[in-house]
Order: sequence, then structure tokens, then C-alpha cells
Amino acid sequence: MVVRLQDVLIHFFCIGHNLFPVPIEDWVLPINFVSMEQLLARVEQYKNEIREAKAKTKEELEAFRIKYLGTKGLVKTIMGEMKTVAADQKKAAGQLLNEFKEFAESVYEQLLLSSDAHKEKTVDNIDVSLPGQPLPLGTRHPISIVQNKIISIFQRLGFSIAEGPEIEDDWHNFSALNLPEDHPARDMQDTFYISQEPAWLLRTHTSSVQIREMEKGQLPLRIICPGRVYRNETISARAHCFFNQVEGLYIAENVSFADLKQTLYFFVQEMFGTDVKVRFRPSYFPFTEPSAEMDISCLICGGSGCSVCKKTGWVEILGCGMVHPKVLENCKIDSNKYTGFAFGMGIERITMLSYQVKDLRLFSENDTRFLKQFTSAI
Ligand code: 2NL
Repeated sequence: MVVRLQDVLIHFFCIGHNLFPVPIEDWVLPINFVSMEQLLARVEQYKNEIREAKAKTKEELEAFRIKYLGTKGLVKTIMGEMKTVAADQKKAAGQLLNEFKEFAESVYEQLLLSSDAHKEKTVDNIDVSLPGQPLPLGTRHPISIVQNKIISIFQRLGFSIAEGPEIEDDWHNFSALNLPEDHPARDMQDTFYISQEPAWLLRTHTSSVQIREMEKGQLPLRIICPGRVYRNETISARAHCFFNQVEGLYIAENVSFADLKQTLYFFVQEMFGTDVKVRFRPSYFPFTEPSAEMDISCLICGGSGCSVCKKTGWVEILGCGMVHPKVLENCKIDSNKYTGFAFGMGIERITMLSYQVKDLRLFSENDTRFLKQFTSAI
């Protein structure tokens, strides 16, 4: 019998104050420790029981698992008795119980392997003539759908795709495009510069690709430049630090503003339907002269005025203009012989208009609940 110090103290305290003249045997509480012998006997008994157990079906297997290995199963319960093992026997008891646990687990594994559920899956049982489970098809990203549509329209007009680097130098992104040194677009706030190499930056538009194509010196040139661009913007429902653009460029002899208008009018009719109206508003870009912005009649209200068009009946979709002679000369193109037009549009903006997406951030969050809503054959 082992005596708790606490109980002895209580005993002396009471005697000393002569409170309870009770015989000492009644005060000392015996503690029932589980002896190794008892534990061994119980483990042996459980082991026999487990050895005898049979489980063929899925349900029987699950019943076995719950009874022996579940959270309230025998293994867990007997493990819980470790706390009533005397300190000097804890090590041996721990070993015994761990072995018991491993034994129960291995029997379960064996039962699993010889069960009907397992047999169902063996090679001999496979019926190769059964039709397969349909694999869920992914969907194309809405930005890709719209980008592909834009590209294919211009390809039908003879434009070919040109691509270029996303990390650019100042010349191709700014200087060649006639952006003066003090132009606000060069400001650190708008452009991400590479900290290890400040001469490099993340392109802010795909015009840089068009500069590279013009520098190659092969004319006439009729290209479309889709791609990701970067701007140092605070992320919100209407702005992001990266987005996608499609820019277009046509350089040849005798290209006029009429060609620009007709090309973009064709694009709008193919993209949004023949009912949609267009209008051009004068604008300013350093790389085009003259410059314009193109609006289309609001797709939502048809021009009568709603929240999307801010009650004006029109929504802006792109910027355009005749390529500035300085830009041509920067690329060693004779501006007396050649003229050209260029335009640029944000794909996110067109996608938001086409599908009535209210928040730009949805395009880059990869939430499949959003993405699953788009399907496309192309
Ligand atoms: C906009 C406006 C525009 C261009 C892009 C361009 C490119 C070269 C030369 C001249 Cl290489 N112009 N691109 C021209 C006018 C407008 O984009 O609002 N984009 C989202």
C-alpha cells in the first residue's frame, strides 16, 4: 500500500487539533495502482479477442476499426490507463501498450487486405468494357476567352501576333515612345523598377513589343500584341498592379485615320454585334498624333443610361491614334514615306463589360466558383 503525503498531513493536522479521534487506518487512503501483471493479463485477453475477430465486408471492417482502433476504442482506453501505472513501471507498461497498439493495427491491415472490399479492386476483377468515369473538364479563363476572340478578329484582317519580354528597358518602354523625361508615367509610383538593376523595369504596356518589331525594319507591319503589363497601382475593384492588354499597330505607305476608324469599327461589330454604335473622342497620348478614344454604346442599357455607363449611354473601350512621326523616326522608319495607326485596350475592361463582372480582382484570385461559370470552345 502506498500512502499519499497529502493524506498523512491531513491526519496529523486533525489529530493535533483533536478534531476527529479516528483510527489512522480510516484516514490513510489506499491508491489502486494498476500492476504490470494486471495490465499484461488484460492485454493478453484483448489480443486473443482480436486474433479471433473476423471481418469480411466493409461494414464488419468498420465495426472492427471502431471497436479496437477508434477514438473510444479498446486501444485508446487501455492506453489511457498509463496514468495509473506506478512511476517505476511506466517504461515497461508503455512498451507493452505500444506493442499492443501495433498488434491491433497490423491485424486490421491484414483483415483489410483479405476483405471483399479489397478484392473488388484487384486487377482480375476489372471490367475493361465498362465506360470510364467522365473527367471534369477545366474551363478557359475569361481573360483568355476574350483575348482569343480579340486576336482572331484582327487575324482575319491580316494582323499577326507579336510577343516580347515583360522585363524591359527605359528605351523600349518609354523613350522610343516619345515619353519625355518628366512625363508622369515614368514616375516611380506608376512603374515597377527592378531594384538590383534600376535600368530595367516591368513593362507598363505592350507598346514596347511594337517598338521592337518596328526596329527590325521589315515593312509593312501589321501586328497585334497581347500580354501582361504591370503598373504600381493600389489594388481595388477597378485597378490592379498587373493586367492584360492588346495593342495593335499597322505601318505601311498611305495608312490614314480612315483606315484606323474602319478597322476599329469592324472590330467592334465582330466583338459586340452589329447593333453597337461607336464614337471617337479627341484625346492625347505622347506616342500618337492625332489621338482619340473610342466609345461604344452601352451594352447593358443600349444607350438609355445606367450605372455601367454612368448614365451617359457610352463606355470607353480603347485608345488609338496615328503613330507620332517621332516614334517612327526613333525606330529608323522614314516618316515621310510611311504612316501608321496604333491602338491599345485593356482586356480586363472588355471582359468586365462583356460578362458584367463587377470586381477586377476576381480575375486573379483563382476562385473556381467564379472561373467555372465560363466555358469556351476556343
Ligand atoms: C490605352 C491607350 C494606346 C497606343 C496605345 C502605340 C504603340 C506604338 C506607337 C504608338 Cl509602338 N502607339 N500604342 C496608341 C494609342 C493608345 O493605348 O488606353 N490603352 C489601354
